[in-house]
Amino acid sequence: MTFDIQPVKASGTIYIRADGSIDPPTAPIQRNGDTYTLTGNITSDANGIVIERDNVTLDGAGYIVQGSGSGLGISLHNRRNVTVKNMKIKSFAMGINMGSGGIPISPSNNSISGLTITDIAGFGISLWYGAHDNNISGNILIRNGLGYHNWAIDLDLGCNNSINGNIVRDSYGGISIRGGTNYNTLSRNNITNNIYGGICIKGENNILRNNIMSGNQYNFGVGYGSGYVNDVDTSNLVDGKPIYYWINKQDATVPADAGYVTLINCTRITVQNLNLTRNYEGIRIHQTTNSTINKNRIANNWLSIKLSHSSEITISENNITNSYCSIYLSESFGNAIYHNNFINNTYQVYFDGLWNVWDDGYPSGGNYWSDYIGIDLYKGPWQEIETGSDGIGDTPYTIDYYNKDRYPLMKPYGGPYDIGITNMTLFFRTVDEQGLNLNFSLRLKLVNYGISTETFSVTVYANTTIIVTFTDIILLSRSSKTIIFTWNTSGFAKGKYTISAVADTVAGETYTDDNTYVADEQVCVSIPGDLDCDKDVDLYDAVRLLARYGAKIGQPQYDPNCDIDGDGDIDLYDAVILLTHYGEKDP
Ligand SMILES: [Ca+2]
Ligand SMILES: [Ca+2]
Ligand SMILES: [Ca+2]
Ligand SMILES: [Ca+2]
Repeated sequence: MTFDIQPVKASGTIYIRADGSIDPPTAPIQRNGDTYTLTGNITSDANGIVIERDNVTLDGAGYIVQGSGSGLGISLHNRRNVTVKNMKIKSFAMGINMGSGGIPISPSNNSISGLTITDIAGFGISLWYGAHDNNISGNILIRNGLGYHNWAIDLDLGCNNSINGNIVRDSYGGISIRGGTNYNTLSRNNITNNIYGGICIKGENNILRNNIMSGNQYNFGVGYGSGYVNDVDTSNLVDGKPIYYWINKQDATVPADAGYVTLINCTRITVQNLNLTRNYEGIRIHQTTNSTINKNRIANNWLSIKLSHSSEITISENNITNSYCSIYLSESFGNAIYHNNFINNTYQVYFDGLWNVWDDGYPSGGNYWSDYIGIDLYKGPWQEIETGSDGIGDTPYTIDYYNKDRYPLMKPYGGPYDIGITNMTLFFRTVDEQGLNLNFSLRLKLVNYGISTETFSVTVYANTTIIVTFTDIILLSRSSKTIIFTWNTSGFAKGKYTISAVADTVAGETYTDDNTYVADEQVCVSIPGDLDCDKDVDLYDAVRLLARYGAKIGQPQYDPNCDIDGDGDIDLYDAVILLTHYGEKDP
């Protein structure tokens, strides 16, 4: 007598053959007419279940079909009218494949529902080779496509499929509708936290309703080479905000709650003050004219602004950051693009060479490009005759021969009324409290970036104490001024001081970050000769002076802290001052 204890072993691929038989017959599947019901779990090193017969139902009864990372979970190659429901599919190269090469039969009228499909290296559910009239509903797909960078649900060239009420999360991508895949309906799908995409539609005439995309790197978009007309209404949400997919609209403003904007064949549309993030395109514009894209924050998209077959679009005062490409222009010309801030994008402009305007003339200026490497020593329309900084780079930002931003901005655009402190240099860091070194001085550089003459004050502080206020500074539009000031430290207690300068906010000014400038280094008020500012004059100070002995201002060896009397050289007079105070200590 033996006890036959069955080890857990792979049951291998199971076939439902064209004649309706189950192969192998020992497989844990019970047949009742055209309904096949699992009676146990299935494990396989290759494909899971291959269905070769139409018009059947496979009911998983909650059991699992588990692979080892290769093969198909369920093969529905070219099947028609097959229902698969109520099971788990785990660890295959693909979950369910509904099309195959070679045989030109489109899989159709199949239903996939109530499945939990997890840990699939490639596509979770693929509807290929013109799969049509299939229904994919109420499935949960988790960790699909991470191995091969595939989408959880992928449709290619089919139509009239219904993708409804599915959950896709923690996968590579959610749902992909490839080019030429038209007239499908996607509704109530919940696509979250996928490392690449949410929903991407490249086909046309697809209908999207009540889909929720959130936490995906790129929640929604149409990708490259896409069709254009789809019926996507505002019930579709990206990170909680509605999609505005406008077709044939005129004279309208996109509402402030928009999370994604497409304009197709529109005229006189305003897109303003929106926050558009984490989509394939921040704003997509096709066959549209006479519209304004203004003051939007467009960040972390693949393409921040995509224009195709469009003209007379004014794109201004937008902040465009952290995209793969800031602005993509295809068959689009005569658009005006200025006063935008293009910051930290992999590619700034991708286009086909048609002519567009990239600045608003002088002194209004062009755009801020974070990869611009020019300098600003000259001013004026020619940027080479009149000396003096104007906040505009002296050389154009070149996109191609015909497309140049002639007046690239040296700092992010801050509105029509904007002054700023561009620099503050401290010439002497360590000074004494006895008025011996009166040559501590600072140099402040001020620029008026705005369009009108500004009159304002600048106040300089040592910590919180006002050292000096310069009043009635007058700066013409696009001009600059340098102020040099010497601080008499007598009356100030010994110690370290942080030096800062604050320029008034002028009327209408909104960009005030650059109205305050804090010096990098502190100024030390101490005993004459305390070069390292540690409250004594000792050997360390003497060694420091000797190391720089003989250096004159302008030489690399010159250290202003060692030029105790501030006369421009480090010589015997400085050494004598140090020696006079040698050994002194502050309590
Ligand atoms: Ca300049
Ligand atoms: Ca400012
Ligand atoms: Ca010292
Ligand atoms: Ca000296």
